[in-house]
Amino acid sequence: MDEKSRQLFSRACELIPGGVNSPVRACHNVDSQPLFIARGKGSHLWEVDGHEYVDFVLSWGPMILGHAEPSVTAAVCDAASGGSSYGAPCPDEVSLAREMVDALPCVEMVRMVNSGTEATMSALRLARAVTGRDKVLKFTGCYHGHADAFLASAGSGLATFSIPGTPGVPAAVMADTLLAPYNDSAAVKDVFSRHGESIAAVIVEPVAANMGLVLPDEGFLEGLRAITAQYGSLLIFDEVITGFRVAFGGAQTRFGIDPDLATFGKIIGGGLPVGAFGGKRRFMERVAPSGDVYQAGTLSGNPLAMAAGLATLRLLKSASYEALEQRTKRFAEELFSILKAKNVPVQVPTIASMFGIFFCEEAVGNYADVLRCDPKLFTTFYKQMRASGIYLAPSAFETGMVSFAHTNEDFSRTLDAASAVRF
Ligand code: HOZ
Repeated sequence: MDEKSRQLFSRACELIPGGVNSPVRACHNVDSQPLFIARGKGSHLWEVDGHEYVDFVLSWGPMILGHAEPSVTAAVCDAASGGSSYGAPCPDEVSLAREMVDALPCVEMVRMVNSGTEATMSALRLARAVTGRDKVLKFTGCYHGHADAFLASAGSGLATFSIPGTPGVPAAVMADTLLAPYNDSAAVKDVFSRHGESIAAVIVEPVAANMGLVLPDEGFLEGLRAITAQYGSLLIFDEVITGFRVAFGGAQTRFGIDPDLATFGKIIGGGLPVGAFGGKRRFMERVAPSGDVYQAGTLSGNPLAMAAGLATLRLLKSASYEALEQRTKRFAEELFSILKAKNVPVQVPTIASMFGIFFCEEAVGNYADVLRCDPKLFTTFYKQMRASGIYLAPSAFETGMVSFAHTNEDFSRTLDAASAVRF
């Protein structure tokens, strides 16, 4: 790590809690300090001192086209030349809503917000309003942003820092959050048999990507659809990561499940701060001002963010997701073989353009499995890869991302770096 990043981090620590504006990037549990990034282009990032990295974080998902994609950059510059915020509707928000409604089977109407957290928080409020119920069922190790109701046994930063729940969340709020293990349909049935009449919604990451990468077992998502319909609860797909990532039409298209509501972020903002929640018209019409469920935001539908999102989706529409998936799969398989040959317990699950790296013997299906993996092996791997110019998520509870900009040379360089790792 270079001296400039070190100096910036020490200044940041005086001014910003933990020196960062979001916890995981502090690189705390991989015994490292954050790199301060000066610029990105395609699949590469440059640290403030000029060191170059192959980027598999991609801003935690948004940059599926790579950094500074020319037409996205042009759309943002063009929008900025006309002013950066009006607090009034702009044409691109209608166009982006159109793209989303056309692409996403469950989305008949959509409301733009500014982050994934806002999206999930608002979707839950809406679900509570339309059902007249208070409880929500979430899955251990799944992460839905940092709204109070979702901070029980959550993945991502809470898992990284071993925070089972956080002070500041009222006990009364937590009492309405029910938990079940991911992929455990029997546990879901059990929760519904006890609380079914008071469950407003089940919220799920259709592919869990905040406890490493955990794929849904055959029938798990279908089971959620069936039991929520049976009890009159709403099914919310949190597609903040999977939306426009596991397929252009998101996980709901890939798995053929029709949730009632879904939440988005990351890719729909093309790297600018955007979230959205959408779903069936009969529910979305309850959102103010057409309905009585309040939700608002000064910067919602921001013209720069809408322009970036729109330019991104327009490119993705004709992109070959299938080809990217095949390239990612080959890369993940080769990575697995290289690590396996070093006699470490390892799993490298993959779907679409995402991959996980778990240092454990058995396949991982839920959060308890993830916790059985070896954090020391992950740290050893992370540090040596970073020293070789490969930028991975600094936590075993996050997911590797591949973009359309990644080249065969990027993959070879990464596999060479992995071959050189010593455990
Ligand atoms: N919670 C995000 C990852 N799943 C962001 C982490 C960060 O930026 O520190």
